[in-house]
Amino acid sequence: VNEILESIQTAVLKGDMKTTQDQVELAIGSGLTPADILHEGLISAMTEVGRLFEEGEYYVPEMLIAARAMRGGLAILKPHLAETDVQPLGKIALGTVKGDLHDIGKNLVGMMLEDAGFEIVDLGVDVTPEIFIEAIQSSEIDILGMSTLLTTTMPLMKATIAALVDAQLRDQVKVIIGGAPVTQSYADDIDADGYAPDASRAASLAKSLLN
Ligand code: B12
Repeated sequence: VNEILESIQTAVLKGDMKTTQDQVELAIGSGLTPADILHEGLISAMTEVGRLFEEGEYYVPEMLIAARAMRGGLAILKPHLAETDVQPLGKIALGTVKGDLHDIGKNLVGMMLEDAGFEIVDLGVDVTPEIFIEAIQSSEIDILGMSTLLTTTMPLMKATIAALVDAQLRDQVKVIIGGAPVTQSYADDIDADGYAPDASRAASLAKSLLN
């Protein structure tokens, strides 16, 4: 692995936001692609954080400061992730489901969708089915995107889709889902319209659903 990418990973693992941001700047200047900086620097560091947490070497506070450093790096990278300018393609409401506070992945998906030309309504984290429904009722949402990182909160995706059916809104929106424990087969099971494993594929998924 490239040295700068390695130092980005180390800085995120230490939760050192300043160094993370400096190294991301350096990486951009060195001509590394934003996609490589994102995947091989920032995201792979978070994967390692997850592994360390699983092994009991990291606790929640370490995870939290690593996440903060990752977000700091992401903020520097964001303008560089932008693709070419395109027409507004549609409006997407995004939220992390009830009971779940993880939002790095959701925010990244939001950025990519925005860069791909969608308007994003960010509903935040811990979003109840009722809040998703209100969002659809109060503005013209084309796609509803749900994120979750916890296996325990995955059923909330199913519950939200059921609530949409009850509110007779299911036909008005496409529903896409994602997050580490989510799979295509889970999406099929709960009758979501689509699943994507990462932010760039979330963008192509959203485009294909509106065509
Ligand atoms: C950072 C982190 C935290 C931070 C979150 C900070 C924040 N603001 O988000 C903090 C410290 C708060 C945290 C807390 C907890 N966490 Co945590 N956390 C993580 C960690 C290390 C990284 C997650 C991350 O940001 N990944 C990077 C992003 C970019 O990836 P991503 O989220 O998967 O998103 C990508 C795709 O999934 C997809 N995607 C995501 N959303 C969507 C949505 C749509 C619509 C689409 C199409 C695609 C899509 O695109 C994204 C970009 O490519 C993971 C381990 C891991 N490697 O996943 C554990 C992990 C998710 N956490 C875990 C746990 C257990 C917890 C806690 C319960 C710990 C505790 N005992 O308190 C709490 C739960 C709090 C709560 N109620 O939510 C477990 C979950 C286990 C499980 N199977 O359920 C994990 C897997 C760690 C582990 N290995 O055990 N955590």
